[in-house]
Amino acid sequence: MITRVEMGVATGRYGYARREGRHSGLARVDEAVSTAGGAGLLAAREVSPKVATLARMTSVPTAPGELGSRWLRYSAEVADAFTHGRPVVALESTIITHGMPWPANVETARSVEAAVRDQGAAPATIAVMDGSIRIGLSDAQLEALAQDDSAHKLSRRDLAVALARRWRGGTTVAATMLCAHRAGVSVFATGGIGGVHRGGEDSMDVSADLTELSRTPVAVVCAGCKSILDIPRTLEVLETHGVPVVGYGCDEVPAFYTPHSGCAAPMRLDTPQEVAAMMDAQWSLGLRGGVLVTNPIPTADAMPREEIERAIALALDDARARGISGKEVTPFLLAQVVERTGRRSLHSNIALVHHNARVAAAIAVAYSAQVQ
Ligand code: PSU
Ligand code: MN
Repeated sequence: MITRVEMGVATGRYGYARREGRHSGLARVDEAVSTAGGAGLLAAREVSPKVATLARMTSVPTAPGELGSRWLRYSAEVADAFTHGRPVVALESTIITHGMPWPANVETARSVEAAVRDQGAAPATIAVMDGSIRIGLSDAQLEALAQDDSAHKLSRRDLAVALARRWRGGTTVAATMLCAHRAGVSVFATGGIGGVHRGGEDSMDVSADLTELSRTPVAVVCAGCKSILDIPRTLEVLETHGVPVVGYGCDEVPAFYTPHSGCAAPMRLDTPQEVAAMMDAQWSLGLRGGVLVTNPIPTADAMPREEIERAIALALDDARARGISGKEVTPFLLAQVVERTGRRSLHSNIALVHHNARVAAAIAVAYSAQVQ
């Protein structure tokens, strides 16, 4: 398999292929992108008489070389966006496999992709299927994932076993950030992130999403976190790890179903250009971590605070009574909240994901202009 093609070759031209770092023959470059620094995504066909294989690889300057590229597969739409230098927005898939019931999950995933396209960016829903990390899914793949009751929930620690064992799974915010970064995608939209669970000071149940934000340079657009979590402690952990938490057009960190958490936003930015400039400053300074952009749910779609707090309190009691622990906690609480609000919370959840996707796409467009 080709592991590297010399940089600087244009689409449709020939370049020298390298196998395990050594020149191995001529390659025809079918797709190439230029990113800052002249590296990018390539799909190349080796035309040496002996071998004819098709390989895709990434070599994006912000990623650690070609690390992980053999596990990545790009959808045609995402590959095309890279080829033409169009912005890409990553989307997570645990929200599909463990965050929403069928068929709201697939309908939302589709309409969120459409919202990204409407803003002039390409959606890359990330998941693990057939032994590969998928950067962008076809509609058939999206539907198969949404319908699969046995799909795994994959965070950072689960990625290697999922690939090795060819599991199918939805990626959490942590795993999606990591895969997006490997693929050269800098902006990612989701609903809510994981954080410090209530009682986390005893249970030590702190989502790997927070650690990932501390180490992986991707901007994550979310509506804050649900108050199934301890929001003040979540913000403390993010501060400890040096993660900038931006209130996007707001002075208070939003609490997912409602625009208010009672916690002041550490900083406020009001436009996609301001966020893009900050991302550029953060990463060009060599700060490797992520940026968390918290985007409040539109007031028309918000839930009454007392109603949602009641549902959450009951869900938490139930989780405790049943002894739910580990990775099951978040999916259990999410499902309980939907059920206990007579699905009214599902409407809010869908609306805020759309809103985040639109803002993320606008930021991706602005960032793309910023770094060119
Ligand atoms: N919060 C939500 N919806 C979700 C999740 C969290 O409001 O779908 C999912 C995300 O994929 C997030 C994950 O990354 O749950 C966090 O799980 P845990 O708390 O086990 O780290
Ligand atoms: Mn946990």
